[in-house]
Formats: sequence, structure tokens, C-alpha cells
Amino acid sequence: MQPGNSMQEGKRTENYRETIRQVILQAGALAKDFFRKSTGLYFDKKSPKDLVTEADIQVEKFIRNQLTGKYPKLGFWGEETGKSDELENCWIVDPIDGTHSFFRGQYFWSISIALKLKGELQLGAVFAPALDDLYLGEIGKGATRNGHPVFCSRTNALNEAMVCTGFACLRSDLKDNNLDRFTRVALKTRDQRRCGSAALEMCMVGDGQLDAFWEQHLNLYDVAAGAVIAREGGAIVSDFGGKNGLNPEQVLVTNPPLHQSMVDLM
Ligand code: 2AM
Ligand code: CA
Repeated sequence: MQPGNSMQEGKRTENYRETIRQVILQAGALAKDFFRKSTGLYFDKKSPKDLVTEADIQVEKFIRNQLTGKYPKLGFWGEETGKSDELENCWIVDPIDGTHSFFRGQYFWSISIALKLKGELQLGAVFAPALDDLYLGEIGKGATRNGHPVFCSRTNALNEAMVCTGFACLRSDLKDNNLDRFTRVALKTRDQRRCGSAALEMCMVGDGQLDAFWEQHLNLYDVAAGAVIAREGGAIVSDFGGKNGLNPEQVLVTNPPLHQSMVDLM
């Protein structure tokens, strides 16, 4: 690539990065206005176990308007408003990841925005407004929490590991429901968490708060931004067989020393 081109590309991603940062902070303020105001918080059921609130809809509309208004050539894929035709270069958005936590006034929910360019995830932002934690990551350039670089843990023994999972599969009434896997892992590890927002839990592995996270049958918008941040914190993102890369059907995120042991348990 010509130096001029790479400088231009660098400038462009810098602009994208600043746009994501501003939009996610504004979206967080909007979501927080809805948070804990159960009066007037309209909600609907996608299924008996799957809620969508007025906040999910309004926050996604806000993000979509801002991003597509500023960059009309980039596509958009959001949980609530769906996919545009352009998906090689697009924003990937979950307006509220952890809707059930949000709806119950708990703190573990987040807004997730990723940018895919030429088919590759390039940038990720995850903001947890109730915790006031903003994670930003860019491929090859590292990741931060509230401006400070994040690094995954160095825990190398399962019996010292703090791990985390989720049960979206149970909510979807799937037969392959993660309970056997959870039992196997829980018996070998020091402690377990289930926070309810896959995007945030992946960032927590990148940030060393957790040593490993796995979940199955998710959607790309749940995990795209978290994958960028986890990887840039030094974590490995693979499927349950250990194959490197992001597969929303089987997401395993671990620090490097624990990766093989976690693959063996999957
Ligand atoms: P959500 O809050 O945006 O729905 C929690 O286990 C994780 O699973 C969250 O990221 C949650 O995202 C996601 N999730 C919950 N129900 C789901 C379903 N039925 N299908 C896929 N993902 C789901
Ligand atoms: Ca959501």
C-alpha cells in the first residue's frame, strides 16, 4: 500500500473511532434515562423468555441515525432494526446487551458497537452506563477501559480460575443448553459468574477481571465488539474446538494459558 493511502486509512479509522466513542456515550446517556424508570417503560416479548423494551428500540434508532447519517456508505446491522444490504463494511450494533438485567434494575448491561471494514472486524466499543465503564478496541492498536490499557490475566491453573458463562440457549429452549458444560467447568474452576451481557463479559476477559468466558448460540451483534476488545487485551477468541476466530454459535474467550484446558472441558 502507498504511504499516502495508509496515512489516509489511519486518519479515517481515527475518525471512525472518535465517532463510535461519541455516539456510544450519547446512547448510554439515553439508555440511562430509561434505566430503572419502570413506569412508562414499554416492553414487549419476542418470546415468553425474551423481552424487548422501549429503550432497546429508541437507543438503536438513535445509534442508527447518528452512524448512517454521518457515514451513508457504510451498512448497518442492529438487533432491533435489522440488516442493510451492505454488510462487508458496516456497523454491528446491540443497543442493549443484557436487556433482562436492564429491565430488573441491575448493573450488568451494555451497549455494543463494532465496525467491520472489508469483511474484517476493525473497531469495537462496549459501554456499560450503570458501571460507567467504556471499553474501546482497535485491531492491532490495543484496547482500553476508561482510557487505560487493558490486559488479560495470567492465571494458568483451572483451580485458580474465575470463569463466566451465559444461558441464552436455555431462553431459546434449545436442547443443547450448556448445563452439562457448565457443570464440567464449575467442578474444575475456583469460581463462576453469570453477569447477563456477553459483550461485557468478553471485555472483562480482555481486562483480566475474568479468566475465561464461553456461551453458545449467540448472534454476531452480541459478540462482535467484545471480540475486538478481548483480543486486543491479549485474550484468545475461538470456538469450542479451539479453532481461532469468532463464531457466535460457539464463543470461547480465555487468557492464553487457560485456552487448551478450557477447550478440553468444552
Ligand atoms: P440480549 O440481552 O441482547 O438479548 C446472555 O446470556 C446473552 O445472551 C446476552 O448477550 C443476551 O443478549 C443474549 N441472548 C439472550 N437471549 C437470547 C436468545 N434468545 N438468542 C440469542 N441470544 C440471546
Ligand atoms: Ca439486545
